[in-house]
Amino acid sequence: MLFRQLYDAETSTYTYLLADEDTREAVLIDPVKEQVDRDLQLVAELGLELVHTLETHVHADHITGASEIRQRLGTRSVVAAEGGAGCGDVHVVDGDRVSFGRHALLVRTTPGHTSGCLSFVLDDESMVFTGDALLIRGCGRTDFQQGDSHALYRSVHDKLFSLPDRTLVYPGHDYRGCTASSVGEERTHNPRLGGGKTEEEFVEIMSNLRLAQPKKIDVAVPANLNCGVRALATAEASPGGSPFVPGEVVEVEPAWVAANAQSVFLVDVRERDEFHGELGRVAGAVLAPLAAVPETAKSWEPGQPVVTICRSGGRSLHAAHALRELGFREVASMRGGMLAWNEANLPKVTG
Ligand SMILES: N[C@@H](CCC(=O)N[C@@H](CS)C(=O)NCC(=O)O)C(=O)O
Ligand SMILES: [Fe+2]
Repeated sequence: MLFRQLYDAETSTYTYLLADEDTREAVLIDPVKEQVDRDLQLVAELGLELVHTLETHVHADHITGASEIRQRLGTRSVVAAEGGAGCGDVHVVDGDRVSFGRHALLVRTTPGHTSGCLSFVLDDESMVFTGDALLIRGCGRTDFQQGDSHALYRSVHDKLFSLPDRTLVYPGHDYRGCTASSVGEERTHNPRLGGGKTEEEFVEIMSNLRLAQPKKIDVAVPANLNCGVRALATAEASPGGSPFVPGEVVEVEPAWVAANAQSVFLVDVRERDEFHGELGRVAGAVLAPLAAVPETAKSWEPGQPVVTICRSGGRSLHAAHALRELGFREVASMRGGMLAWNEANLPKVTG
């Protein structure tokens, strides 16, 4: 099996690439948005086909690269059924398998750091990817995102310390420069959870950590619940303030589009019959079916803010990413598409 450990220095986050050397099928665990170019270059250079990205949890400290990778390669995003990230393509529960060639990762639910935390055990039990449930000589904090010290103690003891001593532990982060540990090592030496520490002792330790909030938590958690695309609520995106983040794809609510239609370029990426169909269209929107967007966009001014629109918000997100790749700096996709527009009873053009 091919294996690479990748690192994001800004957030001390590990991303893991695993692949079958014969079939070339690969998976990427916990990609970081800022590192997607690096990761996809490596995937291409090694001649791999990325079949899945996997999230150990809804991260609080960085934005996942899952959505961008899905848009660029069509890779399916695997997320926990528990924990609220409804944006994934595959929602897994305890005992599920995620295969790549002859290899597979087995899903173990390990809640406690967040309610939806997962660990992934390689099928030969030589490695476990623990996310933030178990860190090297540490563990994820339990003071936000439905964190629960009692649950984390049980997860680590029942689901991770039950693996063989030799199983290598690959965590979601390390803040001190360590790269891997083993189950035997952590069971003996983990100062919070190992060496015979009781559940009560662990809960006491966790209630006295007094850590500062992750710097990006307010942006990262909502974006990660949406697989890494920032969704901007109408209230935040007031008519005066701009919701656009230069160089990044964001989502805006239909109500924001209605209030700001005059100052943005609206592109409807549905097919012609839908554009003229019963859901109607937004006044002023230009028709450019998704497949034709790259060609049609050559005649558009890349400096202007663009909002893409479709039926339910999927194709428009795809188009928004394509426009970003073409050099458009301010790109948003209308969340929920014309279905949401109609649901909000906003004025439409028909016929
Ligand atoms: N200073 C970091 C905070 C990182 C943080 O709180 N990380 C979480 C994981 S998402 C954690 O559980 N850390 C455990 C620890 O620091 O012991 C930041 O701003 O991002
Ligand atoms: Fe975390």
